[in-house]
Amino acid sequence: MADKILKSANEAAEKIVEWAEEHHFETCFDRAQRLKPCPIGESGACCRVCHMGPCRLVGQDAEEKARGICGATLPTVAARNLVRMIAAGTAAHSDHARDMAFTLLAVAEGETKDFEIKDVKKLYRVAGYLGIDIEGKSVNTVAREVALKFLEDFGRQKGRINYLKRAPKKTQERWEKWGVAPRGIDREVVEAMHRTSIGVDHDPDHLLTHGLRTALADGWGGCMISTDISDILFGTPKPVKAEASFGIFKEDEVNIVVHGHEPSLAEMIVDVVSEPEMIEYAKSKGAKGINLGGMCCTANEVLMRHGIPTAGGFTNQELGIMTGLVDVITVDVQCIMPAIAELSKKFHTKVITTSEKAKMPGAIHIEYDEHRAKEIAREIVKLAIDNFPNRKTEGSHITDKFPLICGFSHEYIEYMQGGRFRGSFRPLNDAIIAGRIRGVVGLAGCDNPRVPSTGIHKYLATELIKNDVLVVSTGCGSAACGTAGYLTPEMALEHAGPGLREVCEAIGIPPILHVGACVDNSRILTILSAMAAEGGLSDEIGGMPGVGIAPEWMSEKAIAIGCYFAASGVPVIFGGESPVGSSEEVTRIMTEVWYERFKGALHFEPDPEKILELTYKYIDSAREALKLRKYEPGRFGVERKLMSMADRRKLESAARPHEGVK
Ligand code: NFS
Repeated sequence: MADKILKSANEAAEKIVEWAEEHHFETCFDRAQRLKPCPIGESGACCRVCHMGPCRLVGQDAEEKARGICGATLPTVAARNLVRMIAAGTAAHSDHARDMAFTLLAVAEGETKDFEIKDVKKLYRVAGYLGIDIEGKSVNTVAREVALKFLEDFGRQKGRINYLKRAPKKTQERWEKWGVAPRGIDREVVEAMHRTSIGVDHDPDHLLTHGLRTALADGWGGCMISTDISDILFGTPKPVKAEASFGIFKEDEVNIVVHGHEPSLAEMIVDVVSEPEMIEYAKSKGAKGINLGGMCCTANEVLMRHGIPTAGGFTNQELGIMTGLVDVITVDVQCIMPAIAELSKKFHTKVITTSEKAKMPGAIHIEYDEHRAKEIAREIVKLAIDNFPNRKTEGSHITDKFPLICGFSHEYIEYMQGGRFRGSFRPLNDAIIAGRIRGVVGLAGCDNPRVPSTGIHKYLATELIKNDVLVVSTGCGSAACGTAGYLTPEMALEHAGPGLREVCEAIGIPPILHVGACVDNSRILTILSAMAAEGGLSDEIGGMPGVGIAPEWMSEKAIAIGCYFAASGVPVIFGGESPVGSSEEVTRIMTEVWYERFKGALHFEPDPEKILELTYKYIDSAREALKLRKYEPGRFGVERKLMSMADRRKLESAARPHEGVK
């Protein structure tokens, strides 16, 4: 995997990159090679919050001696830079959540007929979390109250955001003790920008503490709200089969790609492409049908709920166009490379921007409005069909694709461990306690053209499952695994360690569980909370044998996510160079101080092998602290037999040395 000649570790992607080179098309991989990062900015030592600078805090003993014109020290500057990244990431997820809340409100008030509440059970569950009484109320009344309650979270000035109370009590107590419990989402983002502007907050620890408060507003606010409203409106995911990679495009059908992050319009397009009139219209233009595919996190949303195939993650967007088979690509917000508009002109592809917040020179703008969602979706699909006859023959026409299984929501994971009435997290906790599963890793975040893209994800995923670590993946981490063919139950048979394999076979799950888009990292927070409530492991999120890894991260959103996991009690390891690597003090706060306060941490480690070492260290020391059986590779699975749930319970309750120990 360390083959530096490769630009992408994904074979199909690499083939298109080679084709692009032969045909002189530029990609993000070329630009990544040409544009070397500035080492001062890369490590957080450049301050540009005012126009006396930019001040570059470098030189010998910069940590102690370097000063900006105002006198700001290196730790102040590095901490400010990180807090601004957290604020931007939180703003992105949370603005998405706000739009979801407005859509829910519009549906509840009957302002749009195009959406309906698909998962009433989830609506009631969410109403319960929010303390809304559902007795004697219509579904729409409950939905309206839920939407309004969520909207309060954005503008609240005092108090706490609603969902903090979904965390284990002990985790909440830590937040209160250390002053990181968020009040309102918008308030924390605004305050982060205020505190980091020239001449305000200069204490690195104080700054970073507010950074964590902002990040928690993202995780337990923006992200969790997005996930829950999407489930209410479009259905809570359950396992579904699908396919991944460039081979999902069809030469004889109209190909439409939904790319970006917000699921509402994509959901409408899913409906519209199967309308008989649309299919007839496509046939009238010479196509055999209409084929829908996804890219980045919109892909994950429609993949999880409908099995719509994915062409992959962030670094695949230009390559998708270069197949020559994409008739329309719609984009809304986040992680959209502006390069695709220019590139599309060299093919027949039409790029359509759909968000009122985001336009792109060279793209067609068809603005989404939830009140006319279906009408807009039809306009887009029609435009794609009209563009089909313009398809040229050139293009790389890659045909590889892999099967996958996704759709592992919190609710489904609970259900699969005991059924509709006895769903629980007991079997998972027991498997960890017994040492069949060594620990759990959330493998998340972007794919990145600065490394052979998707390569570190693939390497870590295979190593982790080989060592009996259950992997839950989100975002482009999931896309990296999916386009490599890793999201199948067979992966357990071929690569998982014997203990993990036994568990996967007994429950019938893959060893890498795709739990959703990046906002669905919130599902990992609630899964961890449920594991804490189930008992036998830690009674808070901190101290669980679990680690978060974002090996190829690039987005500010990833930093916000990493920080909300750290503040919730999860040690997190990011790949690549540290954006605050210039300051020892800031690095110490993020690793040692945060660990002391929250049992979480944020590390940056470019070496994939060291990422693994650190992961096992955290997992094994958490096991030791919980007095669980020491993990022994190969201990289980010698005699392989499929066990019933009852068999397994018996076996594992006999092997519970921790009993009574918290
Ligand atoms: Ni997450 Fe989704 Fe991908 Fe990174 Fe971008 S698509 S929100 S930020 S690049 S994982």
